[in-house]
Amino acid sequence: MTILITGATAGIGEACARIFAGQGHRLILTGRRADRLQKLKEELPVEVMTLQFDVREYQQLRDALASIPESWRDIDVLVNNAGLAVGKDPIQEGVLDDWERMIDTNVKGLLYITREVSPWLVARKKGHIVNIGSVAGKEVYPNGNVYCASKHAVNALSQGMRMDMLPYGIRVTHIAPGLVETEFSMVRFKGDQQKADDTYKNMEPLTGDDIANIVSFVVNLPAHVNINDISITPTAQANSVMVHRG
Ligand code: NDP
Ligand code: 8X3
Repeated sequence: MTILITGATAGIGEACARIFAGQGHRLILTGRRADRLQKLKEELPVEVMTLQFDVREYQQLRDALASIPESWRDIDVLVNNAGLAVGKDPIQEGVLDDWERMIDTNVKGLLYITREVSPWLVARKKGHIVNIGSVAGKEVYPNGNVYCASKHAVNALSQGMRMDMLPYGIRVTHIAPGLVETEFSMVRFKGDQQKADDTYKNMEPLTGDDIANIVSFVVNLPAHVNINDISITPTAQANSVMVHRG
């Protein structure tokens, strides 16, 4: 298969790249950090194409995708993974730039890439779009306001995509993880290691590999089987607000 993964330079996206490479699939990996993309390409034992762009920049994204040669456009799976949280403030103290980064990346970036790639799936009448949402897209938590809204949008868009793709036999899966220890919290807390560590303190979080295994599971099911939606939390997390720290 040919699999395009956005946000493959770290965390869940990188773990997906590694698991799919282990299965022998051909990969198109994207992200902003070119050095990391290059390193992954050198490490992985399969054909890899790397595309460096910011998902918030439509023209940049379009040019990057337009550079994909015809022979690589038979994309079977699009993993819409690139995303982030920035800040965790009450709405009345929210930082506009944080809000814009989340909405532009998690909602508009996901839309931009889907708009460019989905016509290729439609033309072939096959394919699978896997959207990485969050438990934050199902339940809101205090100070999560805009991040939660952006992930609720991913949840809604997944449902909409599934309807629109229905006549073409294209699967759409929404994956909603809880706490996963990646670079996510360092990004959210703008490099504050203590706050990032506190997020996972005295509990065992999920790993990028845990989520990549689920992505691999849904993608490798027979073509007539679609997992619509899947929520995964660490055993120590009941929902968006309840975490048991033992
Ligand atoms: P990481 O910070 O480890 O990885 C995020 C990835 O997204 C990086 O590869 C980064 O690449 C890419 N990315 C971020 N912004 C942009 C951008 N503007 N343009 C292109 N690529 C971008 O976090 P995770 O692996 O944890 O996050 C992956 C997804 O999982 C996100 O959508 C997140 O919301 C979701 N998620 C995470 C959870 C968690 O607890 N960690 C739980 C639930 C969902 P680069 O910086 O090189 O551009
Ligand atoms: C990431 C999980 O709980 O930090 O989507 O929102 S959480």
